[in-house]
Amino acid sequence: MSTLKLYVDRMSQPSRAIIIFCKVNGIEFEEVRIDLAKGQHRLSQFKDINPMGKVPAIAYGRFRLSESHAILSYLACANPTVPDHWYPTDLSMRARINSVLDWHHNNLRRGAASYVLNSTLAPVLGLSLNPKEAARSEKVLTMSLSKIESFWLDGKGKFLVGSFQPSIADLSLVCELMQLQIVDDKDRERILGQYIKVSQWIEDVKKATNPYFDEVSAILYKVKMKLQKTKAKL
Ligand SMILES: N[C@@H](CCC(=O)N[C@@H](CS)C(=O)NCC(=O)O)C(=O)O
Repeated sequence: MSTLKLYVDRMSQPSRAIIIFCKVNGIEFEEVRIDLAKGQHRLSQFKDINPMGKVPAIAYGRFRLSESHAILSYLACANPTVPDHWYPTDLSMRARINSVLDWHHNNLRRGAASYVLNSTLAPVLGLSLNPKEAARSEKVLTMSLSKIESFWLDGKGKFLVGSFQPSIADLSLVCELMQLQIVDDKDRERILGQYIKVSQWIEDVKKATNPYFDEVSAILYKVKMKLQKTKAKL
């Protein structure tokens, strides 16, 4: 029997979503760390797994797959023990979840990842901070949060598209937002504080996926402490 291999870096939000999904659903896997800060994603050994040179990617026997949303839906469909709510077989529900996932790439992810990189994380990757780009990304991020608050969370249930239980879209989007933990507390409060439903939804997704959510996200707090110590020395 082949082992499912996850090529991931826990500092990557889509990587965390996949690790958490496997842990919550009892899917066995081997975690292969691809250290982004050391540039391991650019090495030829990894490019054999994912020629795009990005994490996450998976390998199962000779099968290889990249793109976190494709990986999450594959894992949900390939493992019969995964409860239906993660990626419903009902076609209209599934289509609505796919709609959130497609929207995510060019909206919430574009805003959040670029804001965190340009306001805080760049030095960890050997890059410079870029306040102008951070300000531009913050606008995309807040527009995306508004849409989640007013549209994607505007249903009967407490999860996206009115679901009563979480789907792969909830996990993907909340992992994206978790990276805001590493920015300055005042900035995070300024950005997230006004979105009451979003803040409650983040807590609901954590609750539905703990203890794994917190365990896999712990790296963010470690990096934050490291950044704060470096800042204090300057
Ligand atoms: N759309 C991809 C995004 C993957 C992605 O951007 N991964 C980042 C880490 S979060 C990466 O590997 N960056 C390395 C690079 O672009 O050089 C997914 O959802 O899997």
